[in-house]
Amino acid sequence: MSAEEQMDLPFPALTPAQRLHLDVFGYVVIEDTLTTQECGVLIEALQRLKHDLIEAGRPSSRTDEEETKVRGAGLADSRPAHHDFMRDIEQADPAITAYITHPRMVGMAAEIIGGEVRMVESNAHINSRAPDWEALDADAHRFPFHRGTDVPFGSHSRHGLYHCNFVKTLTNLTDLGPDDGGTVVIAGSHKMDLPPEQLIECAYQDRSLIHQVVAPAGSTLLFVEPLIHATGRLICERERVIIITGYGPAQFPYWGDGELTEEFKAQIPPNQHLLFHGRQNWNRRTLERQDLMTPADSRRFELGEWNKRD
Ligand SMILES: O=C(O)CCC(=O)C(=O)O
Repeated sequence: MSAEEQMDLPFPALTPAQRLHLDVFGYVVIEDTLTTQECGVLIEALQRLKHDLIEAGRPSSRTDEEETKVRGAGLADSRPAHHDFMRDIEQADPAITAYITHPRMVGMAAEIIGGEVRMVESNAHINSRAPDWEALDADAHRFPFHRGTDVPFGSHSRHGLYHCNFVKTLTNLTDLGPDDGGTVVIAGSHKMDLPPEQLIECAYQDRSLIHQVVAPAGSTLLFVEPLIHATGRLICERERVIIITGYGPAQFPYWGDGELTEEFKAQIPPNQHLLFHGRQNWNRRTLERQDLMTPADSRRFELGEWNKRD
């Protein structure tokens, strides 16, 4: 690949302490990846998309009738609910595409994957508390815990550091206090090659194993998908808005249900070709951190215009 086809990405993208946190717990929360103004732009885009999906009759993201979707996006659940999970949002709004292509997000994912990356899925959630939340016992609450890949397949170690082939950047666009339903994770479960049911049962017995994201708007939860995780319990009056990109090695497929339009494809600059199309090749072209203590490339990157990036 020639130099002009590569995105300008920070490397390493994480500070040594952030890298260690991710290794130990399977996740790290990075504050201030987006400014308040950038969060506002993304909230507006996602609320507009949600509105348009409702107007369009709540199309499923999995429908074969592509024309019923809204700018390529659909909903995970077509039934009206207090939790809207929007899928395949990559071409639904330029601001959303700017999030997916944000050099800090791509760089953080690339560092954990250990080489060239592509986008494998893109999602957003807008949720509010359940209508019957008051009647439900907090201690009896069961989170919808899951993991996106298993430990031995998803993980490798190099230079003493943990790497994973399925990584997400999940950014909260609204503030998350303890009652705002921030993502919950079973800390350290990314290294436990045991049946998830057992890990989940143990976490309910010792709740200190369940960590919840509490962070100001514009913070990114960077996590690896062998980590068991779930939507948290939202019990306040505020709405939660989050945006997520899933990244994998460049030779993985895209596994959403979206189909890029010719118009969108024509706008993808050469240095983002890999991010959207991947590369069918055996060589994953590694770029792995050699030393935990290497300082981060701390340049600030803007949400900016997605197809005008260096
Ligand atoms: O809603 C959340 O906070 C969790 C999202 C999630 O489970 C996922 O992206 O796999």
